[in-house]
Amino acid sequence: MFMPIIPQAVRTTCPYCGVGCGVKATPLEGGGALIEGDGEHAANAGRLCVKGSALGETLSLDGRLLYPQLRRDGALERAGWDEALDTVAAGFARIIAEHGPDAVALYVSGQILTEDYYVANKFMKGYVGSANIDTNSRLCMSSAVAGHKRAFGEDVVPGCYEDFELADAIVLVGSNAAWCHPTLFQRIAKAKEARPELRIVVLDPRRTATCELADLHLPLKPGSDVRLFNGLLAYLADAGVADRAFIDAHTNGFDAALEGARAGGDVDEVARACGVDPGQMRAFYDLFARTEKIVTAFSMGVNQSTSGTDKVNAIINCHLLTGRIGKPGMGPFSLTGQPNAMGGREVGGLANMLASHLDLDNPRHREAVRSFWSAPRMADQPGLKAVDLFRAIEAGTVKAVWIMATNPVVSMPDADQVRRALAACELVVVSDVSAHADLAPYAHVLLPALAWGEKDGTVTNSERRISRQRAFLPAPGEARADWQALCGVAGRMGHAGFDYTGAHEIFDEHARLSAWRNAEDDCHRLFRLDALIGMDRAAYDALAPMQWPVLAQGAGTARLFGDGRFSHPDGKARFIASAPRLPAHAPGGEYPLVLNTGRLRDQWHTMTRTGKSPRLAGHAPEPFVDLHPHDALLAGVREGELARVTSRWGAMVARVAHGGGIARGAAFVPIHWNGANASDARVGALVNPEVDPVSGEPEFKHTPVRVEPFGVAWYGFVLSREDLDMGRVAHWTRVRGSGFVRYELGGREPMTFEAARALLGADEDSDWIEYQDRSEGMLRAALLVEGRLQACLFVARRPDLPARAWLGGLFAQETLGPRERATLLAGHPPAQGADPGPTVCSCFGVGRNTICAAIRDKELKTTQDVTACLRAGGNCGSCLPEIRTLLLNVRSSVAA
Ligand SMILES: Nc1nc2c(c(=O)[nH]1)N[C@H]1C(S)=C(S)[C@@H](COP(=O)(O)OP(=O)(O)OC[C@H]3O[C@@H](n4cnc5c(=O)[nH]c(N)nc54)[C@H](O)[C@@H]3O)O[C@H]1N2
Ligand SMILES: Nc1nc2c(c(=O)[nH]1)N[C@H]1C(S)=C(S)[C@@H](COP(=O)(O)OP(=O)(O)OC[C@H]3O[C@@H](n4cnc5c(=O)[nH]c(N)nc54)[C@H](O)[C@@H]3O)O[C@H]1N2
Ligand code: SF4
Ligand SMILES: [Mo]
Repeated sequence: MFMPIIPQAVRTTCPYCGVGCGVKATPLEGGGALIEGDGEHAANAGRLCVKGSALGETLSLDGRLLYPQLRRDGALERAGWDEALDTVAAGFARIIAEHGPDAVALYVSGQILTEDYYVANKFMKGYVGSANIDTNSRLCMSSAVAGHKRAFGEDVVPGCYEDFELADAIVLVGSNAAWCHPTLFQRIAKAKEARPELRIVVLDPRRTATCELADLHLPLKPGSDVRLFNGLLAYLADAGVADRAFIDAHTNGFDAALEGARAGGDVDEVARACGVDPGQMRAFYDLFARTEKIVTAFSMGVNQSTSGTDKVNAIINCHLLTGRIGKPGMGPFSLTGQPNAMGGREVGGLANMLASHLDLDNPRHREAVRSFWSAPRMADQPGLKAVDLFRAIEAGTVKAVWIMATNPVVSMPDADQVRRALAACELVVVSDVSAHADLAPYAHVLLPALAWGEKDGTVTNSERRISRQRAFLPAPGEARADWQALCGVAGRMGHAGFDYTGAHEIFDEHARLSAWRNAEDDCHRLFRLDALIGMDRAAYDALAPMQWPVLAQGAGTARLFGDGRFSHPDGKARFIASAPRLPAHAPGGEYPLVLNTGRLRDQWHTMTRTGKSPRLAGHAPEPFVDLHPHDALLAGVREGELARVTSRWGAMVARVAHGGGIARGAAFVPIHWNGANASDARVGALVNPEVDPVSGEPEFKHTPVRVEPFGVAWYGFVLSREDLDMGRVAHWTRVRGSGFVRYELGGREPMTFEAARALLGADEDSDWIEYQDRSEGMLRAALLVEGRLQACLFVARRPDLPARAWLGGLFAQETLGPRERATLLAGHPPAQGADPGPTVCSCFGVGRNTICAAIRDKELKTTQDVTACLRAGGNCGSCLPEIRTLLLNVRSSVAA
């Protein structure tokens, strides 16, 4: 009898944000996998956001790094693993012998697994003998880490996601959770639907999609959070809601913090300093005072600042004063960015930390780790933090760097400095899944890593929940797990202790270290995995998601500090007094605007993975600079045109947009475009490299810039079945559509038919259609191959060009019919349908104009109406906040 093989769904964890959603992946016969939310995972209960839902579209081997490569005579060439690892080991060993262990460094990432991270940290801090291992978490979570350690004595997030549902008020500070932590945001939205009295406050200089759910949005001045929370602390004390018993029994430093906070003046003064309406400020303070169950969740608007650590502590102070911490429905909550931001901290992956929540600057702690590892050469002082590390590389004091799972040429501040540093470095080793154009030019050794779906290990999410990432695809080419590459080098350098046979053995060692000397007072920490010690491969493979500390079999810990015991030696928490400081560089003169940078809903970081998904490309197909219309007028730029944005550190080009959420004096640019998908759009090149004095985290949200026209003779776009060389066009950006690549262009050289042919790769004999209207500066052309559309180009003097959607759809056709051929260069179908507009719902490809028209014509009132009518919003729900805005806008314009 024929028995169909039904592929088993593999339970794993999403590789993107720190929410850490459970995913069920079912491998498909022709490659790829069917992706669903895991209904049994506590983080998401089956929900996935648009990025998670599109994971299946990112699994192809296109653009993957599949074999080790070595640079020989200037060019990268394929090599074997042995040769590549020999080269790395010999290079590191030689440089260490000649210049000491601090002449080498690792720069790793919150996107490697805990097991990879553990090995990287052990190798550097216990065997190389240097703490020169830092990570992109320096750019992300380090202020939260430093704030937690100052307040609690240990880097601990006290609460859990359920607290958001149990709270009566949620304050989101510097967080665009609607786009960056979408399934958690949906949980909040659902809780509010069930209990409309749940209050939501957003503190963000921008009006973001997250504000759609807010009862109150305070558009505070960038960088003024400390002032605002100090003001709150004083207000709470005056309102009589201080929990004296808690303060006396469980905290230190209250009086000094309160005195410092009072120096900020009364509510009106604070409101003025923060640029917030005093009535709204009072409303927020009052809400905070009278709401026992309140969660203050914070993200990059807090951490990425030269006063980031103080911002974190100013928030925590308010929870300590009220004793609202570690109990259901209340507490400060650091939203983590990357999938394994937390795991990296557990293994001590930052340059100023030791493994397992022990401290590098504590000799007893160093001795504990040394004895556990039998380490031959323990680091005994902090290593270089990211910004200093790349400076030391440029200066030549660090001569070898191994970069793993991060793209610093795009994501570091002063990113052109990183290019200079890598160009000057003797030995650059890059471990990545993607053969990307940003780092490859600088690499001497490229090591192919296993990607999500191929690798095995654990990650920890924002609520301390450890979940397994499991492989469901075979290892492609010669890719290997990052820990294997690290162990290969460590072994070749003569180090014992790196002969693991699988990720489970590394996890076991990590779990044992968490219990090591933990009973001794001066090594005590809350981070413990006692009940996970001794798992064999099968037990590790079956590991269910669990929140640390894990002290008893099968039981994690949802909340910490509820008993008032903290991790400082005296068991008490600390209030931290801090005076507000202005951001490092003030706008004015040549650079009148403040540049704020952040994320878009449908892209992940430098786009090496989400950039592969056509579904994710429609929402924001090119980089933009979002400005207030008044500032655009002053700068002489118009919406839709190209502008150059310049700071003291660098420059980029982007499309001018008026999203409506930006205050006067500010500009916002998304972080995602890298050197491979745009000619000149790495916003990191502009960002000032100033860092927080405690955490070393850069001030990504505040750089003075100027905006000016980027003059072009024409605007245009190309859709093409294959990648083209746009090198000669003044400005270009690229995204991937379904079956085609889309380039947006701005040109300075006159566009002629000859130039068009050269650009699209047509010759004399090609099947070619062209049209020109000189008076309008219009040129259009299309190349067909065997009746199939191969590429088309549309050019105009102004950025008024046909919609790309219908043209993009033609690439799905095997041949063009005569009618389509005839109207191809009109840019729209013979019977012109309405232009759907920019994509709002990526899952079903529904555009803004379509949604607005339906709201107007069919009198839709709720998001449910829109979903029922157009399907939009009916799958992952990531677009619901935007649909809510459209409902509001259209209905108010109809009413007016
Ligand atoms: N779609 C998507 N989701 C992601 C990511 C992604 O790349 N794409 N990346 C993940 C990662 S690693 C991270 S770290 C998180 C980041 O998640 P978020 O921190 O939510 O995202 P950002 O857009 O970086 O910034 C948040 C907000 O801070 C505001 N802000 C700027 N300055 C200030 C200020 O002085 N005070 C206050 N209160 N707010 C300010 C900005 O206007 C912005 O709206 O997202 C994660 N999730
Ligand atoms: N201007 C500005 N800059 C920022 C920020 C900002 O808000 N504004 N935010 C900062 C923050 S919070 C963060 S987290 C960073 C993120 O910045 P990056 O870490 O630079 O961003 P990614 O594009 O995620 O880089 C991850 C790289 O790892 C590769 N990769 C994926 N999986 C694996 C794997 O398993 N093994 C290996 N070896 N490689 C893998 C990917 O192909 C990619 O090249 O950006 C920071 N930079
Ligand atoms: S919210 Fe989205 S990106 Fe974040 S873990 Fe869940 S599915 Fe992945
Ligand atoms: Mo991040």
